[in-house]
Amino acid sequence: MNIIRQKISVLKCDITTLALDAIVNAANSSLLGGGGVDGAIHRAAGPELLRECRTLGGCPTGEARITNGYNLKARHIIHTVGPVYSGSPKDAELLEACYNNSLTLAVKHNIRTIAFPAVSCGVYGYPIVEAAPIAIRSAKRFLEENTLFEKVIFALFSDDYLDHYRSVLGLMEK
Ligand code: AR6
Repeated sequence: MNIIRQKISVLKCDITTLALDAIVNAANSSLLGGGGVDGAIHRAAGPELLRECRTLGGCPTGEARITNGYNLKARHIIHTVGPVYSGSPKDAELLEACYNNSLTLAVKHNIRTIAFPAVSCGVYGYPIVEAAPIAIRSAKRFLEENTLFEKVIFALFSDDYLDHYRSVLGLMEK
């Protein structure tokens, strides 16, 4: 089976509109909200999300935490904290950890369908050309090891990012 073709998709969309088991938030380590996709998720989920986030005590970079989805169509939100891009090799390790830890947490909660935004590729400055292969490689490896998992969607916000993910997927499918 070609895992990439069957279980990984890319979509240009607002991630808050997706009806899946979980969507992933590109949060900051306070988990108390912010701009970008974090702000959009908090607005769409409603104030109860912030209330639950306050009980979590933050989240270190590279790790992930789970909450309810509240007013979202998604049942859960997995909050992960990407690295602020610095150009050091540590960035890639931390970004990969975001994807791996989010997916591992998902499995623990019986989540089988999930969408990721381009973690760290907005305010945190991670170049999409470096981040997209890390995201896709992590998802592919995870899906190979977790055969009951059904779908990983990359929800991108611009044509540029969508095209970039598509070209990386095309190269990796071969
Ligand atoms: N759906 C999908 N993608 C989106 C959406 C959306 N509704 N809104 C923005 N994006 P960013 P980061 C894209 O900056 O770089 C926050 O303030 C966006 O175009 O949201 O990890 C947090 O609190 C970009 O491609 O996250 C942190 O402080 C991608 O999502 C900090 O920003 C990620 O951009 C995290 O920065």
